[in-house]
Amino acid sequence: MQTTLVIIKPSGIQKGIAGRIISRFEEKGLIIAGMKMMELNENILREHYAHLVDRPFFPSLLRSMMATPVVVLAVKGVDAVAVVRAMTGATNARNAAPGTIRGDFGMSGQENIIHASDSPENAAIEVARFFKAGEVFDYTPCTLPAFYAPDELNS
Ligand code: IDP
Ligand code: MG
Repeated sequence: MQTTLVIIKPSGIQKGIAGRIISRFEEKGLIIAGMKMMELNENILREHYAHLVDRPFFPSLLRSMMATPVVVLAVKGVDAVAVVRAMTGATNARNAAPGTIRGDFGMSGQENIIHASDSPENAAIEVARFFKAGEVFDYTPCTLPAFYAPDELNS
């Protein structure tokens, strides 16, 4: 199984839809392996968005991500990185397909509700960036056989 990082951004917190977003992952059959609320600072955001620091919108993105606390989730499942990215939708929420989290809850390129890791390599780095040792839990929900065939769980 893979574990991927989701951040419910201030745009999701402000709208009061954190619970609905978490429910989507639970209903899909993904395992919530870690979950906490935290305030982000410029240091962690410069690391997390290193690929964007030179873009003109970066100061605005920084302010946006520090506007309220966020909820960070470690979300686990078979192929969880790709599954969660598909559930997230396109970066610009106006272009995100209906049925995706951004497509259903947003209208903005910047204020796009959640972050989701974009590759297994980045997921490992990002989970370690936002969670300390002992904050991500390894447990087996009793519902797992309802979500997967046995051979899928052994993969
Ligand atoms: P992603 O979140 O879909 O992976 P990235 O390109 O990694 O997209 O960008 C990270 C975040 O930076 C986006 O989710 C969005 O909040 C913000 N962002 C990206 N491009 C723009 C832009 O052109 N204008 C404003 N904000 C942007
Ligand atoms: Mg990205």
